[in-house]
Amino acid sequence: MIKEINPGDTALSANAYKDNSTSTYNFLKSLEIRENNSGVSTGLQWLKSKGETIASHSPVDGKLIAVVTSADRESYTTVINKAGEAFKLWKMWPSPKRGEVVRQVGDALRRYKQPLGKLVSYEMGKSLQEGYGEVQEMIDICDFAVGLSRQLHGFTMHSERPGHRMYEQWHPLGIVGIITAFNFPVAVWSWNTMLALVCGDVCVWKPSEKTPLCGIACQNIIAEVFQKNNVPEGVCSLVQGGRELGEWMANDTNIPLVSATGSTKMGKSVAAAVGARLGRSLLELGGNNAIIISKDADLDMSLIGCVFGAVGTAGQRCTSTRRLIIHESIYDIFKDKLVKAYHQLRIGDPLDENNHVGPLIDKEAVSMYLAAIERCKKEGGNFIVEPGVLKGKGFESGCYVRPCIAEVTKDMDIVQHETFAPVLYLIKYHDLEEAIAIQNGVPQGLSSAMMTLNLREAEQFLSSAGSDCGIANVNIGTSGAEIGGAFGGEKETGGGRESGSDAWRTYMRRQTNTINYSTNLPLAQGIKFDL
Ligand code: UN1
Repeated sequence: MIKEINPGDTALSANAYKDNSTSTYNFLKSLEIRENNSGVSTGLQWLKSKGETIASHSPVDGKLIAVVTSADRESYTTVINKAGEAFKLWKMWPSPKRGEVVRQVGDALRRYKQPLGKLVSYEMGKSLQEGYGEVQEMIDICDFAVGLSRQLHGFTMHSERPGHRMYEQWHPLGIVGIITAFNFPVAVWSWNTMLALVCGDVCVWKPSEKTPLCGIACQNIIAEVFQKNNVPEGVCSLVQGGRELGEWMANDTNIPLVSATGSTKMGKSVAAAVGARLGRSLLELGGNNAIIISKDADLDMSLIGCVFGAVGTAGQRCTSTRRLIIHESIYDIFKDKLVKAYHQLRIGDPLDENNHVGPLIDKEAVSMYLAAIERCKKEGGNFIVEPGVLKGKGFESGCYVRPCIAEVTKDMDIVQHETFAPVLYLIKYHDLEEAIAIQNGVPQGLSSAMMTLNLREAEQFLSSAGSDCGIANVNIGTSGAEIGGAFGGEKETGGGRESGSDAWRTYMRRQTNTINYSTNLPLAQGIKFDL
């Protein structure tokens, strides 16, 4: 499938770059291993670095697909300096003009949807449909950001003083540090970057060490557009690396906003470091998402949402469905439907569109899947769809696992934890208050859903006595949010909001302005101060 990629599709290549060794296109064309990919770019050039190398292995077939050099302190400093310089110029571009560049990025992504989607699927392991879907999210956020570039509105207020006008405006913030996870190796970067760009910020992106080629591909795509539009060097930079690089970014006072997606553990350390310097962080961390299945649910329709939510991206979305809270009166019927559906799932090469479920990201993820299953069994969980690691032809990478289902009780400890794998827990409930309490009774607060045709129940679930999550859906699963809404969650999910609605405000600084056009200088609060 890789060979089908049209050699004319050079946006994934380094053709816009001085150093052709970074060619993702060559990688895609021939699967040739390139040992000398630079992982550090300012948008116009790839920088030399003495940083450690990152090996990218595809979980699909276990092959080594590239070796990328991570940022060392020197190249990181160059990137940050260039970004600072670029900000001085970029913030002066009118926002609709910045939006025009983002519009062209959206067009480029439309052109490269197929190869980029395939690369996502091959490097990360999600199904091809989901790989394309991820690129579609990027296109959607570009469209959203283009409109936004003419709508960065502030309020005006009535002053208490005569002859005075008061209003607020939003200014660009500066360098936005973007730390993303392997599971959405391109979309989450674009949610942040496209908004930040129209807001007049410049971006420095650290993709996951597990998906470095996706980072290189995106950097190449935007570089082509940027060059055509004379966008200053440093407006979008790429720095690859691991934990240490993340720490440099979190501690860097040149970066007023750090947007980080990943585990709650990672988010806590980013928040502590950024908070200690009174910077701003936008966190999108773990979820432990549940769907409540009411006795009044359309069970056949609910099934699709539940199964896709649990096994989509092999259970590696932060929005993946981890728990089903099912009414006791329909518990057995729905359980049977689920078991039947799980037995129809085809697991295998995600680039083969006949398969529903691809591999986990790596063997470490497989170990975590196995550990959660062991713990679940020890605590008394009853597996009604058996787990397992697949072996034999087509599964040589060792990363393919069986999506499984366990019956558990609400007080089991394992149910409190997010395992980034397709393990689904079933819990029985008696009344809606109890179901909502179970749904809310975990440390995380990202996504939630209720399946019901009963208006009273639906509204109760959505009321302030209902779900405590950032996302609450009715008759839709927990995953697959559209970009137009603000995306993020409460509690250990970190409280940040990305992508749609007014999430853009996080990427700007607010300024309140009062202008006196009278002939006096009256003080507020009626204070008298005569000279
Ligand atoms: C994530 O898993 O970090 O709602 C993001 C969804 C996708 C995004 C998930 N639109 O499932």
